[in-house]
Amino acid sequence: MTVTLRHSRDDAKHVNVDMTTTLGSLVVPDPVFTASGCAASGQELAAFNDLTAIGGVVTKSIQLNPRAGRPTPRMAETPSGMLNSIGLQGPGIDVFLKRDVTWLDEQGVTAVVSIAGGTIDDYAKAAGKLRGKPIAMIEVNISCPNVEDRGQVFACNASAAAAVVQAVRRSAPGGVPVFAKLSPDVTDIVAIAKACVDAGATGLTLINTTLGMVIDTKTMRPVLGGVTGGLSGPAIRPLAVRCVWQVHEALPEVPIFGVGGIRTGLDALEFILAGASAVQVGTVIFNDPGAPTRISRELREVLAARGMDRLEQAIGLGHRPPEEIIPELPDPPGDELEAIEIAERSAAPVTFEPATAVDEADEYDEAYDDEADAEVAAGPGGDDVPFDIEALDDFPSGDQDA
Ligand code: RRO
Repeated sequence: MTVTLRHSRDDAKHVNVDMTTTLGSLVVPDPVFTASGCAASGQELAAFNDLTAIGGVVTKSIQLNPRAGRPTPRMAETPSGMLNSIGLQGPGIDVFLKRDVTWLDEQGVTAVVSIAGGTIDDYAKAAGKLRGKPIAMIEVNISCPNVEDRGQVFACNASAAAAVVQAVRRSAPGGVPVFAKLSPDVTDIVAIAKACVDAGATGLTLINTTLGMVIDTKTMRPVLGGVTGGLSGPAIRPLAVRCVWQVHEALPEVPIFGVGGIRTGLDALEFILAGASAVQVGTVIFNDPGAPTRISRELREVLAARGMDRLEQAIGLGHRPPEEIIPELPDPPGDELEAIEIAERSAAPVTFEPATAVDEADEYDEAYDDEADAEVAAGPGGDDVPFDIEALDDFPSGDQDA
């Protein structure tokens, strides 16, 4: 495989990458969405982002009836992340539709409505209320970690997860994609994913927060009023990438929203390479409210730097087999050496190690990382590795069948 850096760092900023992505019947011009629970319905973020220029807004999970949520404190800092224990606080779906969905529609924002419920019937009724409303997608949150009864975490049981998805699909507006949001707190996420897809889910959102807790060593009591809470932020990113990877490997045709600790365009790229068709950004918004716009721009740049002109070329690309290259050999001085060279060339191929093979790539990495460092206090999310996109013609594209 030929390894070339097709664009300079400056070119990468200006190259036109088609960022269009397909999530069932929903086609959007950008793959970066806000994650549920981290941006309400987008009103506050509108001062920092053009919400019509990113993929869209996933609203805070809403239930049929108003709900007060869990006792305070509801948030706690953790290493590379945070814990929340909000407990599905919300005004109920009628107020939400009148106030929030109307606002999103007026602004022209792509609205993904996250619904939750305590019973299957609650979910079905909430989904039914969305008929005729200007929404682009329903995200079924079956994985909230902060319900009183752990038995109500439908995503921890394949048949319970399937029952909710089936009920929502039946009462939801026809033609609107239904994505199920899964919990990482299971032994086999692929089994849950398959059950949801068999029950009618168009796609999957991977992942919700994972259950954690913090104890205050001064008071010697749990920090959160609700005792346990959902852990989010960069601390869970490898867990989320692993879930996306496993589900894409098992269900390559099913569109996936990747979510969990994304702070930079490189982080987002990791999810896309694992098999996500789009990403959601959440916790980063609390210290950088303009993060959705920044991450969208950075993702475009890092795709351009890899010689890609369409986002879809990168979806699931991490699953291709390792590249093999024939090493460049000097011209042989005579017939005998030529024979040796031919023998060497047909010997076992050498696995390519990009970081050591292309000096130009190292320069690019350093320059890009410096810039990402300046923009994100905690620094960039990974290494930048250029390669020849044309060499991947034989690899199945990330195009999704709607
Ligand atoms: O409201 C919450 O406490 C909450 C929800 Br609905 C969720 O899905 N995930 C989370 O971490 N917190």
